[in-house]
Amino acid sequence: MSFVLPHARCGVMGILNVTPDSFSDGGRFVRLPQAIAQGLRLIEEGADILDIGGESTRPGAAPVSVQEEMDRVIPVVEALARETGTPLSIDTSTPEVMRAAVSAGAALINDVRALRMPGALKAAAAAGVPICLMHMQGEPRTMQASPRYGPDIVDEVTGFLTERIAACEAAGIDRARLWIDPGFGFGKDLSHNLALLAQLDRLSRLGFPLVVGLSRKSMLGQMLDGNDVSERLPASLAGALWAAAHGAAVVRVHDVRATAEALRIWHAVASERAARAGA
Ligand code: PT1
Repeated sequence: MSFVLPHARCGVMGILNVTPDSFSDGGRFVRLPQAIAQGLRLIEEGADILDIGGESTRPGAAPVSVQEEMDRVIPVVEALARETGTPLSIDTSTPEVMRAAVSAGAALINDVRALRMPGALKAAAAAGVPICLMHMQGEPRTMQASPRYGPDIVDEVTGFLTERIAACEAAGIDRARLWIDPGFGFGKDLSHNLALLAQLDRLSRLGFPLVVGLSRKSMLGQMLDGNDVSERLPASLAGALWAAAHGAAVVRVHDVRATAEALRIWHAVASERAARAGA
């Protein structure tokens, strides 16, 4: 199963965490009926894609077992695939979960480890769906301890993604199936995240659909003198608009309705400007 991006405007990927320790939903959606209800709510709010994840990858999070991850996400993918036509993305690094989720109807694989787990390239190749390759330095549990980059972080992230794209092609995955993501907050301090965000257009020029996840992240809190995660909606909207204006094809967000509305305004003005430039 595959789908076409809404390329005329930036798409909204709604976050559906099925984790008991998720950093901003407080594990409220662990149970199946709640997870399904939350997914349907995000679709009603205007999500173009739902990203379903059973492993928390925020800073400090510990890995989960394959069985635990399966038990969390597969019933949710099955139910939402049955009940909606909205494309579902599976946020996983685990080959078994990729296979089961795509069989259950997932239309995209979103892997924060960019298919570096043993067997992941093979599973993703066989799945036949688009794949989002994300940059991360280190592993979630320890990645924020001492992130280090050379003078040009965009070059380094681009080099990593280019290497993963080559690995995908060597595994038989057509590059037309690949999306990319610089991985905000994944082994990056504030200066690293800001340097990437300020030069997002360099990544969008690589020619792959660009995914950006800034929603409620600590980098926004740091820029607002340490505000609480519950107070980060305005900052998240500013980040989503910046990303859309600088080439993001998709923004990954918690607050779908607010983000979709902000993007509609931005897009209406951007379209008017483009029409005038063309006239
Ligand atoms: C992301 C992303 C993701 N983020 C993609 N998938 C998370 N493609 C999970 C913090 O600093 O950006 N892109 N899957 C969530 N990860 C984090 C990272 C959550 C950092 C919070 C922080 O607060």
